[in-house]
Amino acid sequence: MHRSFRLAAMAAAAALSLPAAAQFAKPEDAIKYRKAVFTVMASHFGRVAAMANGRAPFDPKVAAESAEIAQMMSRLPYVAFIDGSDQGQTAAKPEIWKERDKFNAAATKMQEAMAQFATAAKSGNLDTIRPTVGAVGGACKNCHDSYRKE
Ligand code: ASC
Repeated sequence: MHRSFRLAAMAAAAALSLPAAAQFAKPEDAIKYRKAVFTVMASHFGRVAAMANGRAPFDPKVAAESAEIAQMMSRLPYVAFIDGSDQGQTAAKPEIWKERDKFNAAATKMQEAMAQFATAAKSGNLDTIRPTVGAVGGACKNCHDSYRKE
């Protein structure tokens, strides 16, 4: 293989495996990590949702930045649902580990909705952003209904 191609391939592989690079010494660390990610995601999504709902003034720059951060966060939590992390300080239901494919599908739907939201948020147009906020909110709720304890 040509050297420069091999280097590029290695760099691409490293970039793709970035979220999976999170390593957890114990289940408690994985729980803390995913809670932190969801907290940041909810904070930045909520900031734009408040604009979309008219509860906060629309600031296009803040909306675009917040949506980008929320979308980035959406990629991170799922590597942290490791074996054994159904026990401890978590609202995650054991069903996650029993229906992994269904859980992953719900996660993917949320991530796709987040990607559309982040794209829409770059438009600077609240009417363009609003429906994508609704789609993300629906995807959050869908997963919580099945996989988060009350
Ligand atoms: C939010 C947030 C969630 C979702 C969910 C939508 O802003 O923090 O978890 O929206 O409430 O139903």
